[in-house]
Amino acid sequence: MNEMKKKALIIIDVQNDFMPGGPLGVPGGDEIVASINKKSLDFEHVIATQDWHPKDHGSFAMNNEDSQEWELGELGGLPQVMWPVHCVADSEGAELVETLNKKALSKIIYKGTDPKIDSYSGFFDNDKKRSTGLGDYLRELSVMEVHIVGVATDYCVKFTAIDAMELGFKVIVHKNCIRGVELNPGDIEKALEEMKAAGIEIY
Ligand code: VGL
Ligand code: ZN
Repeated sequence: MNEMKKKALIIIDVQNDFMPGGPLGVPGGDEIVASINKKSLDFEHVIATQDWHPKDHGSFAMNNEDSQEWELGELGGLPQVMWPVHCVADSEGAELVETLNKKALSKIIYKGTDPKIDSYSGFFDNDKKRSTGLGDYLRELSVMEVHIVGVATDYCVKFTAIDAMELGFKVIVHKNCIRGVELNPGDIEKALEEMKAAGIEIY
């Protein structure tokens, strides 16, 4: 018998602070929302992640002495970009964007809640010690294949996709439904290449 492969859509961090004009605005981030809404209609399981930081989060430049925004620093022994304050839990900036179709969502995963470690991936903290529960959630639903959209290509989209591969899912990233920060020229292209090299399908 031909068994249907169960699939899920994972929408990464489509939040106000990541939209153009926001403190961590991703160029073109607002352009992908309509395509994401359209795509979500093809999925039974649609999961959104939200970057959800306490005010004292260690990834914020203002919480680190002698740190400048957008520069590389360190957090918990790992290299860490020092970000502007963004996606503070329960703030308006942390809300999913108004135009995203929330009725399609079956689950929300919050990440980055521990002040001592960042969490780019929707599955694990950056040190891989703590899981968000997303992997177990998908397994319980017998999902085998995950489709990933959202922001940012060179951070949370990339790390989520690579972790999903490592967890054994088939992973597809939809190029017309992602946008990147491009802190350094070439970062987006490099992220796409890294994902391809990890076996992730991009189209
Ligand atoms: C993200 C930087 C800091 C992302 C989150 O969603 O890609 N980037 N926090
Ligand atoms: Zn963040």
